[in-house]
Amino acid sequence: MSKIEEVKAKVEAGKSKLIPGLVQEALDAGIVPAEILQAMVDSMSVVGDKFSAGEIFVPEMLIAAKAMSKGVEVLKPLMAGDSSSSLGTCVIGTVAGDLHDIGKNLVSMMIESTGFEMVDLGVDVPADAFVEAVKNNANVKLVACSGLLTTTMPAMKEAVQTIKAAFPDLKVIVGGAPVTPEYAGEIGADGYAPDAGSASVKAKELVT
Ligand code: B1M
Repeated sequence: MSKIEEVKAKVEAGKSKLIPGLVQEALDAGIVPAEILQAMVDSMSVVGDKFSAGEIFVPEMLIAAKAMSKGVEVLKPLMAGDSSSSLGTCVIGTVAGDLHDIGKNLVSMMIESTGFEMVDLGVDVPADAFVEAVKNNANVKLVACSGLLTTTMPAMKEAVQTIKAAFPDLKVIVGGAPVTPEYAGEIGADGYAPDAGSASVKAKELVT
């Protein structure tokens, strides 16, 4: 089994303790961080498919997520870009009722790498908490809302509309698997991105 296949298999199996070492071994073998990250993202898709098929349950999804997060910790310093230029502060969070944070963390990492200071509110963030964070932090130029559940799409709408009502000129970007560009436009967001890489490009575009 190649190193990359090993990383994939162990993320799927939720082997958190083994992942940092395996990711390091993959790096030492010359595999680039983006490829290792993609392998782990692919593992999470497999995990999601197995969950949909009733082959695994919430605890297995949770331990796989934990394993992936351990791998991301190793990659993070290597993926951070040149953030010497400052584009302002970006407040980020996963919307109310939603506990998924891996995608949000990747988006945060990539937006940070383009030159934003990040204020991460975590998961299950009520609309008002985004507004409070904008008030309580200096130089906020962007709010980023993530959501992974179709059931929390109304919470995303509420977040965007509450932020926009309080700060009409502040830019808001949204994303997450159930979000479409059409939905983003419909709820009044200024930007949408399908993945972490394009979120960082869009984030910069929105404030410059
Ligand atoms: Co959940 N879960 N989950 N889950 N989970 C999904 C999302 C699901 C698709 C699985 C499935 O059924 N196949 C499904 C949602 C179905 C739907 O609504 N359409 C689902 C469900 C149903 C649930 C529960 C309801 C299960 C239950 O309890 N019966 C429950 C809900 C809990 C809650 O939130 N209230 C639940 C719970 C969990 C865990 C807690 C166990 C765990 C999350 C742990 C954690 O995040 N710390 C979990 C996991 C791990 C998953 C899957 C397997 C993996 C998610 C993930 O991390 N993917 C997921 C299946 C799947 O995604 N195929 C699933 C990897 C990550 C890198 O991708 O998050 O999509 P993603 O992020 C991408 C893009 O979406 C985008 O960029 C990211 C990186 O490229 N993106 C943005 C994300 N945010 C963005 C913001 C942007 C721009 C782009 O701008 C601001």
